[in-house]
Amino acid sequence: MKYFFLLCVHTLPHTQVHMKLSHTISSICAFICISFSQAQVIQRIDPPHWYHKLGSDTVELLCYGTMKAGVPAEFSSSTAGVALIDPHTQVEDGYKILRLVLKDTAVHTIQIQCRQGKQKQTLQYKVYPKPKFGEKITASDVMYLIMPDRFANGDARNDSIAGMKEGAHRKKEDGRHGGDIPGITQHLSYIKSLGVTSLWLTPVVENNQPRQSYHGYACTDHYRVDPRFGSAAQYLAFTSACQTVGIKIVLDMVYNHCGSEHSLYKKPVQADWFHRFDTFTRSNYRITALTDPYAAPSEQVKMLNGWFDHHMPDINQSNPLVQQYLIQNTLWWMAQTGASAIRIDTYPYSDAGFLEQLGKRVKAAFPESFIFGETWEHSLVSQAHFAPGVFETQPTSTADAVTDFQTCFTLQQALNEPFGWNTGLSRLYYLNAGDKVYSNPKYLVTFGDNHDLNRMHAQYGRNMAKTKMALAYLFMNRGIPCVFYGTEILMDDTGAHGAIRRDFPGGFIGGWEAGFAGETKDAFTPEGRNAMEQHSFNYIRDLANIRAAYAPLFEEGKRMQYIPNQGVYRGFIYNDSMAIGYFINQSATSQHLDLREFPDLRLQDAEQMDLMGGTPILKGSVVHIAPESVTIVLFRY
Ligand SMILES: [Ca+2]
Ligand SMILES: [Ca+2]
Repeated sequence: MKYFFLLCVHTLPHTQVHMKLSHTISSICAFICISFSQAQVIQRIDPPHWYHKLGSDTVELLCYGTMKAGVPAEFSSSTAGVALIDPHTQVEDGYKILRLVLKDTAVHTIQIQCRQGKQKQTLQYKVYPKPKFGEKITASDVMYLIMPDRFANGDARNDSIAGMKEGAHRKKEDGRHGGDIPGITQHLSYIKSLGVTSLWLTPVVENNQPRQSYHGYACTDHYRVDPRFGSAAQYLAFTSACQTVGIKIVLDMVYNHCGSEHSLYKKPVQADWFHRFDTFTRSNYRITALTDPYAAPSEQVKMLNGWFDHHMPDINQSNPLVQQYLIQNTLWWMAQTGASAIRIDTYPYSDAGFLEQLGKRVKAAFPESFIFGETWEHSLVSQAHFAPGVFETQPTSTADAVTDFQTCFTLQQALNEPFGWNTGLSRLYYLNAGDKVYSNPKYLVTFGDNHDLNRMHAQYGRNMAKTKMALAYLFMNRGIPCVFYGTEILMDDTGAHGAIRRDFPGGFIGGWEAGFAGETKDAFTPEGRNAMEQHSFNYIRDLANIRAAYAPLFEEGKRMQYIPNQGVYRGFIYNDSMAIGYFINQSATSQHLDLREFPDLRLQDAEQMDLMGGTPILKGSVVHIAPESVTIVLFRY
């Protein structure tokens, strides 16, 4: 039952500079250019507009309106260079599926005529040139995860909005607190100053649920930015600003479920768009049931089709129309935002065939995009099952990588117990040895905490030395480290989701309700951080700067680890001209490493530099590591 509370909440985005302004403007226009009235045959179309060359010349339009079985209707287009096809797909009253074939990529405004009984309507549908793809995610990236409701309130006017079921109430742990997209935009320079290169926001799509709507994982409109986070224009201004400062966008996409207030759940297009049961049936949340050779088939079905929660109906992704709807929605958001990556929520809970199609379509449209799946699992094999590697024959392995919960869990255990043959930091040695199951472990997304786990500093007993050792390992070891907002200032909450996702201090000054007037701390500024917080901020920034300064090494370098000894983990990343050694000493005494212990690398005659201290250690033969600390050395040979 722990999962029930921990899992129910979970993100996003990236891009590029050129033509961004014009693209943003055209996208904003696209959001508003079609207006419908209740009397019209077609009252809404998903997607609201489209792009040329997204891996296919065809887009399927889900039309909402007055269509009824038994009432003949005709749909056509008079625009040259396109074909509008009625595939006569069986759908419920009020819906119509039309297929638009874009033969001429110079066509941008398409006339659609429809006639139903005495009703006639002509509308315009916009198709834009394919936008440029953002910058590619690499193995040297540093990711930052933000839950927008809890980071910064940039516009108090959107905290509560008429028509949205839940308003802001900062005293409620699971309520909305008013944070929004403008708040993040206003603090991009802070994020940039930490050395972050890619930004993942938890989902910003509309979540018009009566409760717990702040987290974004119960979507009620796949094509709308939640107005309490800001307008579509503000969202696109944000993604544009990210491009301008060189921060890549990671979109958080949720395919497994949506919110129970979603119109497509309340009034499905076809009866089988959702998994339904006679009595409420929850997923067993056991990913292992999918990978276990001894699994009971009924438990596999329950894992996949059971609901995530009462207010999160499970989507039947084996339906081809559902697949098309979700895939097009993904391409639409990627095109709009110039995202570099998508993070797929609850990845293993989804239909394997759907995930395969999704991966193929995303890569066809954006070949350089990066896809990683959330795999909250407790065994290496089950986690690796969903990543490229030895289990690649599994149809679900269309992602480039997965979230590396094994690193998170192993690191926590390793630093909270004494060193031994198979305990303490020896666990890191075994963890890395397990990378044999992956074909590209450098793309695993690693972390010490996230929006579902106790805060990292708390996991390490609020022991600064341990937290720093964990951070250094995450930043120097293989994988793309992801920092959860607030980790840099040692936010240390535990327990309920709402607590872990505490408001970033300084993000809500001046915009909060009565009862919070005493809050003045602004950790976005150096003056607002205490000495320990500043120390932690600087430490993460310095680690991030190493990844940036030696990016080719982190992207293409080889790795080697030596068997841990005397409480010290000894890892290297190297190429033909240099190596970076990261030595983590969890023992209570100073350790001195004789470089002759590493005969496989050309270290003894190399020039050395202490990368965290900045001091040259010219051609020494011994590396010193203080008790419970990390030394990171650059060797140039
Ligand atoms: Ca707000
Ligand atoms: Ca499912």
